[in-house]
This record gives sequence, structure tokens and C-alpha cells, in this order.
Amino acid sequence: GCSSGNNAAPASNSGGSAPAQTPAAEGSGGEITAKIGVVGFLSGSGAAYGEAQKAGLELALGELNEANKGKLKMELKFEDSGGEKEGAINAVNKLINQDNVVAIIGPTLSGEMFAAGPVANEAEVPIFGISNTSEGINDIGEYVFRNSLPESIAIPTAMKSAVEKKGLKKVALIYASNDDFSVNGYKVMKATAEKMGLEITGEATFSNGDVDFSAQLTKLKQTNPDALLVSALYKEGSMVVKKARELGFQGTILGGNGFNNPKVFEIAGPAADGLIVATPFSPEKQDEKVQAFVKAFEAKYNKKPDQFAAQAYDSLYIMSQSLLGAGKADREALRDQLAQLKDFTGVSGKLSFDEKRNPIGDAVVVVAKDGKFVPFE
Ligand code: 1QQ
Repeated sequence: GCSSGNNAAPASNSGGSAPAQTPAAEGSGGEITAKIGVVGFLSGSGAAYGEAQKAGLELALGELNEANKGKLKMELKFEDSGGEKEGAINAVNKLINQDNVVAIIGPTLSGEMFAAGPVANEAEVPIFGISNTSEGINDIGEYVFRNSLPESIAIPTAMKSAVEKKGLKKVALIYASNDDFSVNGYKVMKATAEKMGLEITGEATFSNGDVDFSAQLTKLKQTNPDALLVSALYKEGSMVVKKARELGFQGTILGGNGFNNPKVFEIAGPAADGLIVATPFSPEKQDEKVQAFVKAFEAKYNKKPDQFAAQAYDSLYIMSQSLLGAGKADREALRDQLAQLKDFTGVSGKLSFDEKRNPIGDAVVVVAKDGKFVPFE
């Protein structure tokens, strides 16, 4: 089911309504049509991540197609990966071979990107991770990009802040051992603890899909840590937080990027209070661009955007800027434009890439309080 013709050929007036005597003039150009695929965790245990990403992308799409009228029209084709590597691979294959997209945004999880990124890279289709925070994502290849702030920046920022303000000395770690993102976060937590001279009192693992964490948490609590470091996606992570409090753990709880979603408050309830996380995005930030985004998001969806929505939103602005720079919907030209991205300022902060296309950006540290994240100070 391949479409005919060259991949991602510059699409000009293919609708047939344009008068034949006015081909795209050189220099001024016709309207570029760009079909972009999106692979999201849209169903299953992490569906709130994918939903937030879809919401952010659709908001940006409306704004950009309006602003770019006559120059660029973007289309989004969403595919649900279910948060599975296999699902992500299938989605990427379909978007490339059947839908002939010029680029792909997603997939949601680092593990999915590790599985599906090579497929896009080999096909020379730019693939842009908006929530892939693990180390090694960019090593997949030169068609792989991300604006996701790596855990290697976010977690140390949160830990330093927590150690400083809470005087932590002893920490225990718990993480999902069957999820690439969670394993990477755990490694960063452990390395950071060692670097900071913290004592590690214990370690425990669970699997995504687990619902009972009492055995692990009972054991860890007995090691008497000042803080529990949790590397997990929101569903399991929130249940871990809730159970730890139920078991009477009163110390600090600190988590990774997986907690940056409002589902945490739904699942953990008041037990979420005090949870410390680092994020590149806060809807509270007193910044014109951020507040305009929050306002537009709230008007459209009747809720505040989270980090996943914000990074998705930014990614389409980056695509727009890069496609306009390329002057055509061409995969290679788009890749080159993306690689040149410098000092892009989005709602999730300033973004530029290092020589390996790793994002460089800042994290803010937030703490859960009464059903939302507020600055940790
Ligand atoms: C990753 C993440 C997750 C929290 C995305 C939902 O950061 O998989 O890299």
C-alpha cells in the first residue's frame, strides 16, 4: 500500500483546484503541505501521557495553520502504540510506508523510541521524541531528535534541591525493571546519590502492570531512609507513593519525569502531597508565552496543560519553523533544518541541541501540594 511517487515530495496544490497556469513561483513558493505522523501512548496504563500530547499538538496545529496560511499547511496523522514497543514499530512502519509522512513525532516512551527509532532512522525519516528522557536516544541515529529534557539533567536538579532543603543523607530506590525509561531514571538517581555522598539504604524493583508494592516498600521502610527515590510511569509510581504513605513512611519522596501528569493526584490522592519532581514546564511560570499557551489550552480543553502537552505543543512549532526553513516537505531537508535548531524558545523553555542533538535546557523543581505541583522552595 505505498503511495506513488517520491517520498515526501513537495506537495503543491495537489487538490486540483489551483489554476494550472500558476505553478509555484520560484522564491515565493506555493503552499507547502506537510503530513506529520504522531505515535502516542493513547490507550492503556499510560494513556494520559498520550492524551496530553495529542491535546498539545492539536492546539498548536490550529494556531500554526492559521498563522502559516498560504505558506504551510500541516496535517497530523495519529497512531496509538498502546505504550508497547511492537505497537510503536508497527505505527512507524505504517506512517512511513502507507501515509508517506515527512516526519514523525513520538513515540511517547523511551523504550518505544529505542524500538521504533531505528526503523525511522533507517528509512531516513526524521523522528522527534517529545517525551523520551532516557540516555542514548540520540545515539539511534542522525534522523532522531528530541526536545525532551533528559533525566540526566532533571533528576540531579531535583535531588540537589531536595538534599539542600531537606538535609537528606540516606536514600532508598525503587523502580520498574521492565521499562527502559524507569531503569534509566534509576541509574541516574543512583549515580547522583553516589556523587553526592548519600548513603543508599536499599533498592527494590517491580514491573509495569504490578498493583501490589507492599513487600518491597515494607522492606525499604525498614532500612530507614530519609528519602524514597521512585523511577516509574505515573500509574505504578502513584500507587507506590500511596502505598509508602499507607505503610507510614514519612520521609521525602522524589520521582522522575513519569510523575509530571495530573493522574498522579487522581491515583495517589492526598498521599501525593510532598512529592518532589523536576520538570522543564510549569503552567505557573510568569512568562508571557507560557501564560498565553496556558490560557489557550484551558479555553480549548477546560484544564491546565502538563509538561507532556507543553513539549508536544513546542514540537509542532519546531516542525513548522524547520519546514518553512526547508521550503519544502522533504525529509532530508527537514532533518538538516532540525539539526541546525538553535535557541528555540518554547513554552517548555529554551531549547538547543548539543553536538549529538541532545536537548540542553533547564529544569524547575516542583512539589505536589493540594492536587497540583507548585514551585519547591
Ligand atoms: C520516557 C519518559 C516517560 C515518562 C514518558 C511518558 O520520560 O519514557 O522517556
